[in-house]
Amino acid sequence: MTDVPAAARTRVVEGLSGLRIETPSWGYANSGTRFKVFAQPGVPRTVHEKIDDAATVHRFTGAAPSVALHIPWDAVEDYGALADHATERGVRIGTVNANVFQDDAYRLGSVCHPDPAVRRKAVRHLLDCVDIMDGTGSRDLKLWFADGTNYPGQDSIRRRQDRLAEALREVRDRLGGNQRLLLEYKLFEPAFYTTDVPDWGTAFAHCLELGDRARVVIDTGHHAPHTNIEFIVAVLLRLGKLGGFDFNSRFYADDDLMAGAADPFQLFRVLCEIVQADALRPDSGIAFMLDQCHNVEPKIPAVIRSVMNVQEATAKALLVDTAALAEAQRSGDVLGAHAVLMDAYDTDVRPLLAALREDAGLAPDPIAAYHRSGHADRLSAERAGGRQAGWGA
Ligand SMILES: [Mn+2]
Repeated sequence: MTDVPAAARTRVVEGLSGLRIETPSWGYANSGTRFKVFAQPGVPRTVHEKIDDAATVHRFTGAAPSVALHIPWDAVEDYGALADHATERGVRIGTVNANVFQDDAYRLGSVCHPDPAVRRKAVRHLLDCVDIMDGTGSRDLKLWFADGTNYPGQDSIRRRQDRLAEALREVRDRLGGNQRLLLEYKLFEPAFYTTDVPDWGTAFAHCLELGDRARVVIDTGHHAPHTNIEFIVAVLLRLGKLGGFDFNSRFYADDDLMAGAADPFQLFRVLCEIVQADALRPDSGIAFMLDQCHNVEPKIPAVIRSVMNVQEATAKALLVDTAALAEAQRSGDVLGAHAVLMDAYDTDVRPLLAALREDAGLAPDPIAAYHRSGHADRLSAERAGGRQAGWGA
């Protein structure tokens, strides 16, 4: 890549070397829509095989060294042994996602449910998830609640917030070491009238009350159309309350498509805010995760592609000439400032990324290398029989 100045190239190399993208165990399992879950050949039957697939993505990308679990989908007896399995495969277990939305008891909600017995059951599960984190060595507990109401008058909006706060406090008090609570928000669905954590403001208010261990996680698919997500990123970074991302793409609602597929420019704008706040570094405490499912496309190459998309957006964000941008902004040069950003975005970073991969001993084109490897055919042959893992929906 000859047209990138040496200093910019160094910035990209250094920035990308710290970028770690966590992949989701459920992204390797069968998934679909509320109409149909489609089975694919070679899909994992167990959480161990999901971890193996995450390890495959890491082997080809060198940038995805951890895999997130979803509990109870990935429940096992011995989490220490599961962590050992991950280590043997060259990855580690990352964020634990607590699932309190697939039990008949949760029809009217989980931690916000009007019945204290149901709330207790839900909180018990969240506390169990912290036990699991102790076993796996995970730092983050990611909480997304399907709680809400469908009809005006169905329940007290305010009382539900009180119940949520009480549950979160109990979970916060159970955390130890470097463990954190990441609170995720989502505009709507499955509830349609009110959602108990619908937006970053509500998530932020709870995290503020909870203190240092609690941060907001931004799922890029969980907003109203045209929401300026990079604005939310900038505000939360400024407040020290951004915990991480669930990257994916959306056209309509919570589509969970591959990150960078629907709007690569938005992904670039989000990563520009991260880079400008020097928050790419692993010690910045921002968790970069994918939260996707692959319903119509083969899963492992789709995850590889998503990791590459995040890397490309990050590389472009690192190419922004920050000195020129600051000067243009200071002098009120609107068009000049915009041009600095667009120059970076319009740069084809693929040759640079290919060269960096080769320097790291990786194939320059991870997708092509994956297809050449015959791995998919091997998985299809090896994973015959048994019951494929799925959503559990
Ligand atoms: Mn998510």
